[in-house]
Amino acid sequence: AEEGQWVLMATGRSPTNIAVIKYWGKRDEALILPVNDSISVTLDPDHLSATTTVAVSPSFPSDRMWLNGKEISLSGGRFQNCLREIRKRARDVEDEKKGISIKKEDWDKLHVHIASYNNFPTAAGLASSAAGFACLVFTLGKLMNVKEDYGELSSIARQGSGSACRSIYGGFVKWCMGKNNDGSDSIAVQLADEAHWNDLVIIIAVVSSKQKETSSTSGMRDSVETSPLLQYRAQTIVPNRVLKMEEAIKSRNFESFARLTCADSNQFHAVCMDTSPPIFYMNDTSHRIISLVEKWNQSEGTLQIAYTFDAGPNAVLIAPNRKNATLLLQKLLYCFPPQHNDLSSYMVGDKSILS
Ligand code: 2P0
Repeated sequence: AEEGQWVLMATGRSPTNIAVIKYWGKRDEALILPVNDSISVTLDPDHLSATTTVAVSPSFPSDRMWLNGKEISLSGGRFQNCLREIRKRARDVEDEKKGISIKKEDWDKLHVHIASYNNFPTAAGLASSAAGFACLVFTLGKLMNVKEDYGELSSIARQGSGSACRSIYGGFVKWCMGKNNDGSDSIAVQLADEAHWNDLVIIIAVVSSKQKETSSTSGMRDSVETSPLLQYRAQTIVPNRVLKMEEAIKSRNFESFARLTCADSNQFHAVCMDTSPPIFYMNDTSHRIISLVEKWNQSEGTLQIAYTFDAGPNAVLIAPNRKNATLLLQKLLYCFPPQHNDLSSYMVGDKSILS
C-alpha cells in the first residue's frame, strides 16, 4: 500500500478433510451440486491445513492471489463465485484503533490481496482445494464482517470446490446433496464435534507427493458421463450407507465405521475403473497397503484399521486407538523399510483428528 493509505487484514486457518463416504460426480457443474451425500472427518489443523491472509486497501488496483508464494490467476469462475458471494454479504467494518471505517457499499469498489499457504503437498490427492477454498471463504467473511451462519458459508465454499464445504466445520461432517436446483440446500452440517471420538488416530502414508495425473474435476465429469456403476452407487448404495455411517459415528462403533469406510473407498475406485477411459488413482504400493490391512483385519476377526484413498495413491489409515496406530506403523515400516522408497513419509495425526 502507498504511504498514508490503510491496509486491513484477516488471517484464518482451515484443515483439510478426509471423506469416509465419498463425493464423486456432479449433477450441476457450475454450482457444484453433487449426485450423492458425503461424510468426512476434518483433520487436525497442525498437520494438513491452509493458512490464508486476506488484505484490503484502497491502494490495491485489483484482486490478486498468491498460493505458496507464487501468484496465481483469480480469473477462474470458482474464485470469482466465492468472492462475489462473500462481497454480496459484506457489512460495515469499523476499526477505531486504526481509524478505519468501511461502509457496506464500499466493498464493491475495494480490492483484496490473498496469500495462502498449504503445509502439505498441493494436488497430490490430499484435498488441498478443500482446505484452500474453505479457508478463503472463511477468512474473507471475517475481513468483510459477514455474519452468515456456517451452513451458508459452507454453501459458498462449495462453489470453490465441492469438498471444501465440509472443511468449514471440525469433527464429523455431512455434505447434504440437497434437492433444489439453485444449490441453496446443498450445504454441510456437523454430525459430531472434534471431541466426540478422540481416540481415533489418523495416519497418512504418503506414497507419492507428485501432482496427480487426472484432476478430480475432470475425472468425476468423465465418470458421470460414462460409468453405469456411478448411477447405481449414487441412487442405491450411498443413501443407505450414509444412514449407517451416521449411526456408526454417533455410537462410536469402530467395526461398522471401518467396514463402511473401506467399502466406500473401494467402490469409489471401482467407479474410477468403470469410467471410460478408466482412471487409476491407486498404484501397486496402495494395493499392497490394502492387502496388509485386510490380512491383519482378517487374522484378528475384528477390524483393527480402516483405510481410505482419495484421488491419488496416498493411504489414509484410521486406527481406533494409539495401540493399533503403533502396531500399524510397525507393520508399515517392516513392509516398507525407510531405504525402500515406495513410501516417502508418514504423517500422524496424534490423538485428535480435529482442530
Ligand atoms: C471426496 N474427492 O469426497 C472425494 C473423494 C476425491 C475423492 O472431493 O470439482 O476437489 O472441486 O468439486 O472437491 C475431490 O473433489 O472436486 C473430492 P471439485 P473436489 O473428498
